Amino acid sequence: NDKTSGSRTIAATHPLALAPVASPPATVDGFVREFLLNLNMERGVALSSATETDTYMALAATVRDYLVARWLEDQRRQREDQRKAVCYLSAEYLLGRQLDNNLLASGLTEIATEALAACGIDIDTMRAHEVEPGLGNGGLGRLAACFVDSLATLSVPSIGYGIRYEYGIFRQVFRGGEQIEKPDAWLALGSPWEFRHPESAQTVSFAGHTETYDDDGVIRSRWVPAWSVRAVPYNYMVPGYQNGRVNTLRLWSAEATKAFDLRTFNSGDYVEAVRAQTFAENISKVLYPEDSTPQGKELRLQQQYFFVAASIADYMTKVLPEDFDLEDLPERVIFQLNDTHPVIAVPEMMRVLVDERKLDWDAAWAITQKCFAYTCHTLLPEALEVWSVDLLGRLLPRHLEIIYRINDEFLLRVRERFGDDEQRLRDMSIVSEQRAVRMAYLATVAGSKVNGVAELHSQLLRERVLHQFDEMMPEKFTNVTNGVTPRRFMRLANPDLSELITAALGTGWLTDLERLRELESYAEDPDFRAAFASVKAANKRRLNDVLMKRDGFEIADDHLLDVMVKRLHEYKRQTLKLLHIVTLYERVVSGRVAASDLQPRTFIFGAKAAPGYAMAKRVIHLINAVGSVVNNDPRLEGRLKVVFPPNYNVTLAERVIPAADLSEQISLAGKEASGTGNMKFALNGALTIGTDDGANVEIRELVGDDNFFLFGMSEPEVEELWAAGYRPGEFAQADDELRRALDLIGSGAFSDGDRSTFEPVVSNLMYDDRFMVLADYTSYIAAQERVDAAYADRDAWTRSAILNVARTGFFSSDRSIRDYIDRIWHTQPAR
Ligand code: GPQ
Repeated sequence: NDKTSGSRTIAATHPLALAPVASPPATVDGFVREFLLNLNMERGVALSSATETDTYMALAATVRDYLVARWLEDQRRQREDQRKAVCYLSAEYLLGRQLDNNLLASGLTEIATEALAACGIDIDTMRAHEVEPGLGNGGLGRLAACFVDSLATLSVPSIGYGIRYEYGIFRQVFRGGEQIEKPDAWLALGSPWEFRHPESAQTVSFAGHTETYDDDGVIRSRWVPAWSVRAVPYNYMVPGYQNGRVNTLRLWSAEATKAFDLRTFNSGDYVEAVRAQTFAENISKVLYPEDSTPQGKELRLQQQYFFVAASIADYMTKVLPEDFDLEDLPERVIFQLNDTHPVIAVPEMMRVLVDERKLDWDAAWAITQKCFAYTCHTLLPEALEVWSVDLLGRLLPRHLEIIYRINDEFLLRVRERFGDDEQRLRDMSIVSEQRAVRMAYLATVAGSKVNGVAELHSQLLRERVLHQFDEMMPEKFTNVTNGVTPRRFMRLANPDLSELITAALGTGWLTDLERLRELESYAEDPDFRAAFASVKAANKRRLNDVLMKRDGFEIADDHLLDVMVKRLHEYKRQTLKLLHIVTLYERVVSGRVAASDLQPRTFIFGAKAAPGYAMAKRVIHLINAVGSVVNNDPRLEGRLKVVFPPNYNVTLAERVIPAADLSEQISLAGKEASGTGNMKFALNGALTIGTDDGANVEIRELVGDDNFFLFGMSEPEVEELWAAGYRPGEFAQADDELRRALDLIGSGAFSDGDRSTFEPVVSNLMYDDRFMVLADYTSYIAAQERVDAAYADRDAWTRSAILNVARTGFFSSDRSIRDYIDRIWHTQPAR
């Protein structure tokens, strides 16, 4: 077959060109040969003179070679297949390291280990050499990475579209306990995993004006843009877990257009030409380090439109056959919008269908509505993205017109349904009275479905944030509870536990995680409990080795490992965790409790703060300050320790989570949409101390109250307290220990006597406390005392830990993807 589609055809003239080149033989010798070939031919070095970078690059290229044949085959299949595909649109993919995952997926781990050993190379040094691509902030970006893994593992035809940021999430360092941001030059040595395709670049335009014209008697609108950039795709392979499938992740990079360059170069202004190039490249230069708080900056909107316009053009002109009947588009593709970041895709699709493909508006709208679905990831009102009419009109004038028309027609429908209720019309209008476009509303109106990311979250979306939309179109709303990939977060992160599980259950559980249920009976087996406990102990020692080497921190064997790792955000309440630590410290230094009566604990924090989020940065400083006092006060006899390794990322998560005893999930009820760290901890046998928030609710229901430390107000109780008028000071008055802890921080005990350093944190809690830390403090301390008591019976604790693993198989991202297929996409896996 020498025909693909359209103009991309190259006739195959040699018989060998008819089929993709076969993979190298999957043997140790085959691997060695391929590896040396890559080292010599691609790196241009001999094994004897190769640097670590050379061998890492050659190894990665070798693993890639094994996957390519399957990838090409999958691409062919997906082109010929009439099956509906999923285009996942996400501004973030927090991938983590690739080498180990790709080895596992291709079933090559053992062969590669032996082959490298034969070449005198320790594969672990190769693993450690990889810089992780940090193209995301936190949960939302990591979820996208788990989802592409599951899509490939479930053989769902799909493409992930996003941005190839030159700089990912900043590298965090501490200076004097304060966060400093350093650029993350993850591409400095080049990435061995990407394929650049300049010939498949798309042009993405901006600004200018719109005009109408007479198109053979039909008056049409068109956009006359002022400038444009080239979007160059970089393809990444996303292998399914040992199923021979490889999907594509296509990330766009911005470059200057040739036309733009030429014009300026010809005018003789070399400096201007180079400046223009930089200007274009700025678009994909850096990830905005914001999490759950949108930036509202012009460059951010440029990024969003840039990747979405390139992706839609790519899909419509390169993926779809040339003669495709657009009326059938909804049977062919669904674009899943990962939060509001890609929602500008909706007016872009309308523009393409109406202005370029010349469909009439109603037909185009009918198609568009069926081709999009929207996932919301927050409940915080300040996190809902809005763009000012002024900015949109300047940057994307045609899109603004389209949004106005979508809104006009939508408000007509609201009027038809609810009458002339002006208040309701104002409330539901996509364009607010402040002349801001509410992207979540646009997505809700345009999408075939709207989903939240945990049961409670989806319910609150319907009842609160999007209540009036739910009244009007309840059939749109659904839930898909998040999940995490067990390949990365169990098999790779916790090989010893995985082996123990496989020894008990046999293979197959990694792609059928509900099978973990069979472990329930093993929880009653003392031998299994002992084996499980020694896996946990080994994981703690492994973490100790990593942290010793990385930051010089030591993790004591006999300490309870109490872990809070997630972005630093007030709603997540790292300050509540701090108040617990300060309380324990204060009890000892005031002499009310003997140090010897403390359950030894190590508290691990990991958190980045958005660089512009002053309070979050102050809390980071406070964690470090409390740590340096607590860790050095001899009165504690080494029984409490605070460890805050900088630059928490996916790589570190993979070491910390399997070692944890206690998982801190302590957001104010109704604020954490789901959480996904909570799932990773439970699946690795940590017990959760948590509020009834996000997916914690479902975790607790599954593992049972006896295996979960619940505390704090429920969401309705939170609402009630707000309504009654929340006065945090009253809670400080009512709890002696809370007051002492706050006073100690305020007194300068953690800032060399300087009261001003942490005064803003204390007064924020005392007089504002939006996230009701003080209201939940007493209940939290009581729950921590239940933790200590439970940990005293180590065997019973281990039993609970096993039950956590056994009962949380529901949280596989494979199950999430199946739910998306059933409730939203209605796609079928490929054969
Ligand atoms: N989430 Cl809106 C982010 O990581 N970034 C964001 O900008 C928004 C949400 C998180 C959310 O806070 C978590 O509760 C979820 O588990 C996660 O998205 C994935 O849904």
